[in-house]
Amino acid sequence: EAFFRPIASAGPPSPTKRHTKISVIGAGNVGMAIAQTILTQDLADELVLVDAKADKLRGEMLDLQHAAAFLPRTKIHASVDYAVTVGSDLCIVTAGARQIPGESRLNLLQRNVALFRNIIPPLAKYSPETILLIVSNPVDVLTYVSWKLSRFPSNRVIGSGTNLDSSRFRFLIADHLDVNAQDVQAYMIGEHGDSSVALWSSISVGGVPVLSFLEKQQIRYEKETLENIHKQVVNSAYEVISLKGYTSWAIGYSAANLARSLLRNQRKIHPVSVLAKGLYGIDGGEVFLSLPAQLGRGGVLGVTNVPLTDEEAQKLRDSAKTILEVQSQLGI
Ligand code: 6V0
Repeated sequence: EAFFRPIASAGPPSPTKRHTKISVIGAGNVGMAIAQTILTQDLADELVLVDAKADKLRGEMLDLQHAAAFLPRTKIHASVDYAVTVGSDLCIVTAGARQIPGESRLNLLQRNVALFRNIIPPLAKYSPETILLIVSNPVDVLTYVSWKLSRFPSNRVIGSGTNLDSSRFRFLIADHLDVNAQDVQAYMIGEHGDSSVALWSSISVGGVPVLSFLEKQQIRYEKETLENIHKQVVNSAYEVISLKGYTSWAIGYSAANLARSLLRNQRKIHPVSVLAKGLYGIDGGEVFLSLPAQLGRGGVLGVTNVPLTDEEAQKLRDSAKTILEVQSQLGI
């Protein structure tokens, strides 16, 4: 006898609410923080984990499944076989060699490109319509590598880029001004990490442009403080890694936030790594770096035409040049 006496079938799937499937590749610190944030925020009907280490993967899957009584209902699977990702709406790639304390992100590259040759083609094969969200570092170059390896249109290949740097930036500005970080509009763009560009001229709090406010009030222009905030943002990852060995919670929220905008078609603007060729005078080749981009169900819907000072635009082009030089050595 059935456990439930059936009264009605669940009926056909709602035409307005689709079944949503997210795959997270790499069940390390970052992948698991992303997975758990996705679960607590009820972003998927199905969550898939893939990793190369079968035991660790199964352990992580069981540990998450055991929280089912406290979470919105999400079917969780895990496998070392990419067939499990079939039909994903979003694939978030965090697999990679871990950044060793003091190691620059660019040094990680060769190790990670080799991994990506085994990861991206099967993802594209099993989910030809998926959006790829790349998190592994160096994220801008690996987003380019993923675009090439997947042969997807560029609107469906996104790097988490400076979304995290920008939230660190907003936290530090909010802390400095003693306001809520959600009221701080501030963007870091360009390369995720060392050569990121802070857009000081467009920072606003509650709609008030911060720089001109400080100038109008004749509050001493705190150039040094601002420069220190930027330095702190750039050092953030290195500091956390040297203290706890890896970063996880903030990137978990950052990636889940991107997943929400993409899958729920929020049309929200996020600084993420997108194909930037032809924008802001970047003309040296195909390069992904972060610009404020509008995200929705189709992936990257557009890029905001944010006014840059000459200095900011030059820094952006310098980042592009650095990334292109690295890419030219990859043979992709
Ligand atoms: P981790 O804890 O070492 O996890 C990496 C995982 O990848 C491990 O579980 C590996 O077993 C797995 N893996 C390795 N090779 C494969 C493969 N071929 N297929 C499937 N899985 C594989 O590292 P952690 O989770 O701390 O970091 C992951 C990546 O995220 C690194 O490249 C970080 O530099 C990067 N980050 C990017 C951030 C961003 O803002 N873009 C932020 C934080 C970390």
